[in-house]
Amino acid sequence: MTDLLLIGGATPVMLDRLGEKFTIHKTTDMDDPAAWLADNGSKISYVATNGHDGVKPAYVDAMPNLKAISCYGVGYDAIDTTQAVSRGIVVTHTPNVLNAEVATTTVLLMLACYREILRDDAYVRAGRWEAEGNAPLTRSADGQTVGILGLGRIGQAIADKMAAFDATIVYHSRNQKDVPYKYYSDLKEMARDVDVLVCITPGGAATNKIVNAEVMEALGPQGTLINVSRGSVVDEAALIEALQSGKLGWAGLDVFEAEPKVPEALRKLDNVVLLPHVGSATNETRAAMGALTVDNLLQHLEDGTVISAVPECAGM
Ligand code: NAP
Ligand code: 8YV
Repeated sequence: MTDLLLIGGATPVMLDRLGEKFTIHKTTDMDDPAAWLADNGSKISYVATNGHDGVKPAYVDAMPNLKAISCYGVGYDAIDTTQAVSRGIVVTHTPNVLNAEVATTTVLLMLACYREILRDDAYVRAGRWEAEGNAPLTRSADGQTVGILGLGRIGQAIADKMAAFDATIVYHSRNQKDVPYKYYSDLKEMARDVDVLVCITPGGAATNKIVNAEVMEALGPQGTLINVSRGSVVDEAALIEALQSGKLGWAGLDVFEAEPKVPEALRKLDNVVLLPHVGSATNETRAAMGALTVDNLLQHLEDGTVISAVPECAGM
């Protein structure tokens, strides 16, 4: 049997399939994973991890015979691909199988902000409907201009689902795409022109805090920010200030700077909807992600190739 390090959790189905071919060493069973790796790292050929935990560069250093890292998630900003490529280690992820689910989460957050779902649910539960009469009116989510920051696989799925709400789609990314939507080379300019700004870029250094105070002010008091990308993409301190002061109207957030910690100031605001990073978290989609995570490892074990390498490792 080949030795595999499992960082973080895995579903029972993933564990069963992996267990048929690998001896699994779980970091969650170790008191001190770094110390365990110092003694045992040389026997590890494969790593299975997830988008949150990634792999610490020091762990990779401690595994001189590592061949592949399979990430249960499409975002791989927690894995140092420069280090992996320099060592000839292939990194895989789970693109496409979660596009529709994350798009649904995005629409859910937008609708929750516009139609004040949390406020109205609380209104009924507290008996205020009976005591005080009808709840205050909300805003229509139909016919809005939605700016997508990062029109990739998931961004396109979001654009498709927004069609049901007669949205006008515009977008910003580094490169203009062959799509029928208006392109903005400048993010602030796009923020000024839209009702809703949806963040769905990768995390990492290139996108760190690109949604800053200026962008949020450009989005404005009637604007809604939806972040389903990574917490690092939005300047969280500036976001709190903008929401508190009314410079920004609403925010729907699935991701945060220091998950699972969510600042108290954010939790106190009633113009935000907060989710615990559940963009892809349904049984169906997580099963598909888990299957691809395991398939990549089994295929590499079988013939040295993988199904879905990250772009940096394509052709390895
Ligand atoms: P993708 O297909 O690679 O799309 C990413 C898009 O972002 C591309 O269009 C890219 O276009 C753009 N982009 C990259 N760097 C940029 C920059 N510096 N400035 C502006 N635009 C930039 O990726 P995907 O599969 O759609 O996934 C996107 C991300 O969503 C993941 O990396 C992950 O962080 C996040 N995600 C979150 C959840 C969740 O649970 N909340 C679930 C899944 C994924 P250009 O290269 O032209 O710039
Ligand atoms: C997962 C995600 O929550 O795919 C991603 O990039 O953020 C989510 O689908 C995460 O990766 C856990 O594995």
